[in-house]
Formats: sequence, structure tokens, C-alpha cells
Amino acid sequence: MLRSWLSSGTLISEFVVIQVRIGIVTLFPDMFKALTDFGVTGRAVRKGLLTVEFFNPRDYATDNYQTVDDRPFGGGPGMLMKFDTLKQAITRAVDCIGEDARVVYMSPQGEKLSQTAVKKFAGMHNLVIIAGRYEGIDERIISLYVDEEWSIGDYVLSGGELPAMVMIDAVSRFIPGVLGDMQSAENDSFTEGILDYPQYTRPECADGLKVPDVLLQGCHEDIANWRLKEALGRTYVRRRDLIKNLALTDRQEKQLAMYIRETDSQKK
Ligand code: 58G
Repeated sequence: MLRSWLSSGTLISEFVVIQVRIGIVTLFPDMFKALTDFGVTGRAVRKGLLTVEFFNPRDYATDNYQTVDDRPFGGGPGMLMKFDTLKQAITRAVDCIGEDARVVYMSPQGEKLSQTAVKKFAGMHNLVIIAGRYEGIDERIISLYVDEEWSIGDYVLSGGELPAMVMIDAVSRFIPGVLGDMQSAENDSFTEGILDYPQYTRPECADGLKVPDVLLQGCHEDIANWRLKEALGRTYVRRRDLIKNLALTDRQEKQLAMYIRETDSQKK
């Protein structure tokens, strides 16, 4: 995003518009209204920054019953997505979204999604995401057509649609223009590898609990130090695994040490 001042003094913005195009292979495209019609992601779609196109295996069914499921070889309970209708939907999606599109399958067997991984996906401007149903998909679809298998966490859901929406929501926050000018996913504490600091809004006193004084006094340096101390402190208490993977700056070390000293003295 570039900005320049005209001699008249008018601030104009020359946006380098980045468009992210996502093809979604799903039996339930209407579920994605939750993503495309509401909030920050809805606005991104309306502004044309994010485009989502649907590819429904049902549209490639040829029999009278419009079959999109099939039985697993070897037996056992449950069904799999039917090979051919899924294959047709994926290949049509890649045709439309671009041959350079990364094809992603959401599954509990995938690599765990992280803010670092999300940021990498935001850098690829063409994605095809497969949202599976039933008990999953034929392994040969994965070896032949899928580039990456990703998971949103260690639990099983009845469909890949919610995981696909989670992925797209997280990715869209990194598209320039999706968040407000002052806001950005780059500024999110999680992008820096730590948890957020506590936040407060009106009233100053709610149910007998006061907003911390430092936030009311208006000294920006004190506020910044307090927020850093609280963010590092709760990361240390709740997610020591995150702290261990960070190289803390001198300022961060100092604020974390102060948090630990203060909480130790409160224990006494
Ligand atoms: C067992 C059952 C394995 C992603 C169903 C695979 C997708 C969780 C996640 C499936 C998902 C996740 C069919 C339904 C994948 C297929 C899909 N569940 N943790 N379920 O990201």
C-alpha cells in the first residue's frame, strides 16, 4: 500500500489491490454464508478483496440419485466421498482458480494450523480448499490432487466446512485493506507469538471491579510497558510453550521479570 501527498495537500491513497481467490469444494456451499455475508470477512468479499467460488461434487453426479458417497473397501461403518464426483469438483476448481492454486484438504490428520502457517497461506493468492464429509476421502485423492493437509486442532468434526471457514477467516485478516488502516493482523499479539494483554472499556467501575489506574492516567509509555508486562505475564503463566520459543528483547525480559516479581510478592 503506497501513499503520497499531492502539492494541494490532499492525501490520496494508491492501493496495490491484492485479491485472494479461493475455490471451495463442498457439498454444502450455503454454510459459507456465515463467512461471506457477515462482519470483516463479509466486507472483504463485498469489496472484492476476497473471492470465494464453490464447486459442489453433487453437480458432477450422473445417476438418478445424484450419489456423492460410496462404501469403503474393507468394510466397516460409514461412507466416504465418492471418488469421481469429488475428483471432478477438484479439477474444475483448479481449472477456474488457476493451475498455480495450492490445493488444501482440511482433516484431523493434517498439520496443526498456526498464525505463522496462516500468514504463509495469505501470501499465496490462489487456494482451493476441500471440505470433506462422511468419514473422509479416498487416500488416492490426497496423493494425486492435494498439496497440503491441514487441521484446525485435535478434534473431529462432521464436515470440513467449519475448518475451511476458520482458515479463510484467519487468512483474510492478512489481505491489505481487509482490516482498518490502523489495525492489522501484523499487529496482532499472536503474530508476535504472545497472548493479548487484558482490555477494558466503560464503565471505569463495573460490579465493584476497577479499570487498572495506569490505563486512566494517560501516560502512553507507562501504558505500553504495562500492556507488554501483562501480555508476557499471561503468556508465561498460560502458555509457557510459546515463551520458550521466543528470543525476548531486553525490554521484554525486563517487563516479564517485573510481572513474575509482582505476582510472587502477591502470593505472600
Ligand atoms: C475422520 C472423520 C477423519 C477437519 C471425518 C476425517 C475436518 C476435523 C478437522 C473426516 C474434519 C480439523 C470428513 C469430515 C474430514 C473428514 C471432516 N474434522 N480438526 N472433518 O481440522
